[in-house]
Amino acid sequence: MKIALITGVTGQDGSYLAELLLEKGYMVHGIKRRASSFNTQRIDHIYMDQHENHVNFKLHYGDLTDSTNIIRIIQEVQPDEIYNLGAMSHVKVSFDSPEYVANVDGIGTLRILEAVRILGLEKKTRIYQASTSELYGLVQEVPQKETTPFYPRSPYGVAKIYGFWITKNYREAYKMYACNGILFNHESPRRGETFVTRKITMATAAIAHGKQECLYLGNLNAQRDWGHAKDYVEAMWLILQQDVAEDFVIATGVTTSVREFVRMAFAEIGIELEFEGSEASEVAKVKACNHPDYQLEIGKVVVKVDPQYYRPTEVDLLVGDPTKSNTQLGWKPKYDLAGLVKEMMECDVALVKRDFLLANHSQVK
Ligand code: NDP
Ligand code: GDR
Repeated sequence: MKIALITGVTGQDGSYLAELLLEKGYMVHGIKRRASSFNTQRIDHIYMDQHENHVNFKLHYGDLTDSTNIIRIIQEVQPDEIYNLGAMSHVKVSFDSPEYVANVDGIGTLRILEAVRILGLEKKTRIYQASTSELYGLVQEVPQKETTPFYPRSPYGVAKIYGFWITKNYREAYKMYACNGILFNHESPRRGETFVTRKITMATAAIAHGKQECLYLGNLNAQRDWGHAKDYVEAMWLILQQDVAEDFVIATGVTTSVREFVRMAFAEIGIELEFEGSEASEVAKVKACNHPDYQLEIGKVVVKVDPQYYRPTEVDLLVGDPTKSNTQLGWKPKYDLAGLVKEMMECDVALVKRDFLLANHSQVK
């Protein structure tokens, strides 16, 4: 039985990866942070009572800012594979806590690599580093591939660039099997609520059900290469199964603007929008409402731009070239953007309906 250790197991990707590795018969260990309230919603369905027999999923308290616990956990677990997914992953928030993000996303990666080295596990343990398309930042080349120069545009991107290079350096210096997956944006119904896709799908569902008046967004012109997290965790696993350790771009090769994503989310539930104005004064109004359950007034403004969501330095255009992962890993995404939007909208509509039912439970006879 192979043993895997996942940092960031409570996050979007950690939860899908844990499911995938359990399906493949792994013993899965995850590191979770202590929080004042439960932060395990995404993995509660795979949690196992530690008193049961044949437990194959185990959580350990830890933090990427603390080398001592990283070393202790790796020593205890003796993993065949480590997936370093733990990070302060919000680009905008990284401008507010730049030192913290450097510590967690940058030095945290070093702590993992160094722990494996200190423990003499260089030959046993393979390491996956969650690198990102944010490394490309200011457009140097389109589409972006493994050889495209980096130009990060946020403290998050700069911290992740350290993670990228230290992973590559440990691979070259100590012959460790340590790889970067340079993953472009990937989303799902489990995406954190403050990332733009989820913010849009949740608000679209809430507006349609009369629970929210308007959705406020930042830069509608930004373009992203959006895939589904389920497809992307499969790529992470494949990256660690190769004969030779290498870095890979994981992307769909299709880019879409934030504006278009908004349009698709509303269209998914029969609401047609028209956009007016430009930059900070741009709005979207209801043009048609073709769903029998929703009564949205034609002309109602449902999206407005709020410059508080602008970033000091923006990444305007990301689109990845997945040729290397397609050919070398045999990786191909199963979802397209339409399928992703459909799944996210179905889940968020169901959540709004459930909350409505719960809130009105006392009146339901
Ligand atoms: P999430 O924000 O959903 O999850 C991040 C995880 O990291 C959470 O489990 C979080 O714990 C944990 N974490 C945060 N800070 C620390 C810390 N100090 N010590 C230990 N764990 C910590 O991110 P995703 O799942 O979307 O992304 C996974 C990884 O992939 C991240 O490294 C991200 O930067 C990177 N990435 C993501 C992409 C995407 O589009 N999703 C694209 C490219 C890269 P808690 O639940 O307690 O907050
Ligand atoms: P990103 O994702 O910064 O690409 O990082 P996010 O969804 O936060 O932003 C995507 C684009 O949408 C624009 N935008 C807004 N973004 C947010 N969050 N909220 C808004 O209201 C809003 N309005 C417009 C942003 O300016 C941006 O251009 C994600 C994270 O998962 C990183 O961890 C990961 O490394 C990269 O994807 C690849």
